[in-house]
Amino acid sequence: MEKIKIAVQKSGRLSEKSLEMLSECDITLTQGKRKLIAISHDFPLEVLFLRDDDIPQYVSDGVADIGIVGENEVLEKDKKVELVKRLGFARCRISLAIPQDVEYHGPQWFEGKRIATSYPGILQKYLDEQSIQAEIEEISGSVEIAPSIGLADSIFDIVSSGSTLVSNRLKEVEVVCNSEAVIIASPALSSEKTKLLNDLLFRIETVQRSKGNKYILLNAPNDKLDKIISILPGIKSPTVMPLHQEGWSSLHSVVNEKEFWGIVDQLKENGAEGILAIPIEKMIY
Ligand code: PRT
Ligand code: ZN
Repeated sequence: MEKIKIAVQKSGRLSEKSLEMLSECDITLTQGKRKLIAISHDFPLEVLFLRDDDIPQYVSDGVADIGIVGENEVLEKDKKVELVKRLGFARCRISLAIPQDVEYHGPQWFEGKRIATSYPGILQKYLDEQSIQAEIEEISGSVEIAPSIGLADSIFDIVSSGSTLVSNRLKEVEVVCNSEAVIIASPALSSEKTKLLNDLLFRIETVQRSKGNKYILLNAPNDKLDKIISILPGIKSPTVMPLHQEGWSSLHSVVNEKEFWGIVDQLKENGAEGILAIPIEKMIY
């Protein structure tokens, strides 16, 4: 049987979450002897551990069928790959930043300036769109120190909390794009591998959906049931079961995390008691 090959970052900010996601999909891995490859015995899948920079290339070449990588690397490398799923972790933005004490009135500030970055492709595209001529200094790491050592006037780099900028006395002045971990796929997948990719995406979506919801149980007096049922959403409608104590029922339902506290307040106001909320592992409609 054919296996789908997935490229995952070997070590870095994406590694742990990528493997955690596979594990939540009930895909367990056996580490290969060389530790560059791992296989799964419960899903036809093989994991290739690579540097994140190389993942778009490997996927476009078909060495890996799919990959988990930051959207920033996909944009930068500009290879022939399809973005098939946003994963919602490793969120960050790629921004232009300048020294804190410099006055700034808009992107034209960068005209004729030197900008240090590890993302020359994304930056050049932005500069072209803004009709700005600037000099790009491509460096592979510690971009944030470039202005203080006189290598550049400004930087274009990944920002998450912003603390790296602050500790280097820089300020973020333009957010050029946002990024998160994504799944990319080779454009020429066989039909068998496309089927495996769809099975994997189905599992991921099932897990993502369940993470946003809670299973809720509560007791309610029967004379308040209609009102309480109207508050509870549920997949179809809530389950209602009689309690041993006469005149009371137990209700079970599913509530979205975003609405959770609002619904709990309304339930309490309407006489619900003994409210329990339980995490859901899998949710399939
Ligand atoms: O070795 P390999 O090449 O595989 O890894 P890497 O060192 O190139 O990448 P890694 O592991 O640092 O990051 C992998 C991906 O995580 C990136 O491509 C982004 O998609 C995403 N990501 C999310 C981040 C950050 N947040 C992040 N904060 N990548 C880097 N940073 C760095 C940033 O470069 C800067 O130095 O963190 C600093 C800024 O963080 P704050 O919180 O101080 O603003
Ligand atoms: Zn990298």
